[in-house]
Amino acid sequence: MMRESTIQTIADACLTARHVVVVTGAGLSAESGLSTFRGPREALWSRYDPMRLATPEAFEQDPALVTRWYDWRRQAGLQARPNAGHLALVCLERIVTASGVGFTLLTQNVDRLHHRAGSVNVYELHGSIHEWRCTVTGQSFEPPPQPFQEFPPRSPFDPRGRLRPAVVWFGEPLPAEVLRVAAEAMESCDVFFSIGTSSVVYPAAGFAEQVIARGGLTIEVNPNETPISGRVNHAARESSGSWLPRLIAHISL
Ligand code: BV8
Repeated sequence: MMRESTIQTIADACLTARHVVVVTGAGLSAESGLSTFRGPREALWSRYDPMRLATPEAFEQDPALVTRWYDWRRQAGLQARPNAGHLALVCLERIVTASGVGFTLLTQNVDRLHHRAGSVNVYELHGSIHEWRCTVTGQSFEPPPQPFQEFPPRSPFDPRGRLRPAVVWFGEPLPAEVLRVAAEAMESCDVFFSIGTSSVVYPAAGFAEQVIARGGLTIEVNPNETPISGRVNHAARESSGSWLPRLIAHISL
């Protein structure tokens, strides 16, 4: 359990920073009941590896299976609620921006729970599961909440088209605008949080090193070890839903 005095030091640094950047991963949404990418898998999908399903090749090969998996996750996301970790990040954004500090939240998650919690300056590095795109025209929209009736779903934009989730699969480029915002934020970032991510997927996994190279303050919140645990200034071996509210309790304007 991280000492209170250490959390106080981190809280003070957030209020005197130039720019606080937070990167989040599936672990943050785990406490909302959403499965992580590399953790234990629900029986329904336990025989499939997300790393293999989240690829254009898998969609090419079996569009019905891939879109069924994504719609199952979309439904789970719609049922889920933001948890204490999401809400603490909303508080952190409000407190630091009120102190004139820059704040950017870069999420690898596609569940939109940060938006639903109330985060404002949030960017989806890997897109959103709640937006689907026509394979012919490239047009995208937010489908109605009911489960799709056919897989792959028919496109409303072109009779020849099908729908795919507007997420970034392995081997696909991240959205240029999101990459630009992330690069800009990382340039002035002097306090960096890596929360609920296994830090193995790039380019997100490389952000911490950029701050470490500049002598910025880096904090990881993850009950388990990751490749950056030994590199960051502080590794909180705790869940995000418990550690982030502790941070907020230490930040006073
Ligand atoms: C690209 C789709 C270039 C959406 C996903 C170097 C530079 C650039 C690219 C690469 C590179 N090296 C390799 C690459 C290629 C590749 C890559 O990184 N491969 C890895 C495996 C080595 N990267 C790419 O392909 C990227 N594209 O760079 O394109 C390009 C340029 C031009 C033209 C063409 C191409 C695209 C990467 C995005 C891939 N898409 N998903 C979806 O289905 O969700 S990634 C997938 O993994 C998810 O998005 C997920 O978010 C992401 C990372 O996983 P995590 O979020 O970390 O989740 P995970 O389950 O792994 O870990 C959860 C953690 O939480 C655990 O550590 C656990 O301990 C912790 N935890 C659990 N409970 C809690 C908790 N923590 C806190 N509290 C708790 N309660």
